[in-house]
Amino acid sequence: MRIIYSDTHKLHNPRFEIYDGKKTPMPEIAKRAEGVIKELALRRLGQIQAPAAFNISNIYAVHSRQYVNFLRRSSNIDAGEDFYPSYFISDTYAPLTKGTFQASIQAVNCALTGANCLLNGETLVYSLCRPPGHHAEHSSMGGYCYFNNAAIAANFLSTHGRVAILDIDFHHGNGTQSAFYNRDDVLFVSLHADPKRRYPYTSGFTQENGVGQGYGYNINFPLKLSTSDEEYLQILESAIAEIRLFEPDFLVVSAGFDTFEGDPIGGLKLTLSVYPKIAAAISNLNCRTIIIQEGGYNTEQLPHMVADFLQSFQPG
Ligand code: OKP
Ligand code: ZN
Repeated sequence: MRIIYSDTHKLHNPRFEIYDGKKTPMPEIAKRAEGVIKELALRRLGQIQAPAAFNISNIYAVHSRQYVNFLRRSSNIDAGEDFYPSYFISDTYAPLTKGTFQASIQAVNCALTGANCLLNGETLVYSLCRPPGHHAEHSSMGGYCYFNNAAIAANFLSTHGRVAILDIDFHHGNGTQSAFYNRDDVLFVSLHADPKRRYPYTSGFTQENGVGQGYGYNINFPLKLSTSDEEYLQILESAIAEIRLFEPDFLVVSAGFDTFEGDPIGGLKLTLSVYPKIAAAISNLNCRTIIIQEGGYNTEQLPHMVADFLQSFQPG
């Protein structure tokens, strides 16, 4: 397995998020990725490789030029503290710091480098992207996300074959869903907490099935907050069955570990022992796979969850 990582993510270091009008400590911190890469190196899970640079046109395929330019310009402002723009933002969970643009570009490069490895015959790649991406939409940042790493990688791969995206983060990947909502060549399947109860609140419902040509190629599995390991694995099998029917050439996994019962901001009733089982179930698809890091905020357990997950993933 290849592992793609760059420590440029450290340049993105917001101190707080605004929750209910109050500044609260930011859970999406550099320590998350630092802990993960350390554990993967310790376990010798694969060759760790720095990302290559890719053309900006890969980003323009998913995000508007106006938005990309706005992010470039505004994250260069050194306001002395975290800065919340008034435009191109969909909630109060995407602060800008001086290095946000640079870090976000490198996260995209990690995803694209991983995707490119699949084109070069690699069967399994893990891209340790930070900041995460699945809430970033065509023209907006939100939910700790700036560029949609998974959507950009999936779109890149879609010129070489059929792509399925499986999003297992606790939160619905609204950005990824909307990027492919009208397309039948990229399937989006997501398991996430019931959006009636949890962020992002306005998307992730069962009746969102896609539009036009894309109708039938968007499948949401909202979960009750009390979902247990067994219940989760059972619903995951239905999601995997949908992916199998689609017969993808490539699988993109938006891997969030905030479904863990001990997660400080997410948390279903999932225990640490479920992650190897989730990995084993997904790898049964026997498909060239890129795993892209999304959420997971229990900084103490995250390295173990990711490493256990990757260790149980049998390359397709
Ligand atoms: C990003 B990803 C709690 C409110 C947090 C934003 C959640 C963003 C999650 N203080 N709401 O999907 O893990
Ligand atoms: Zn999440």
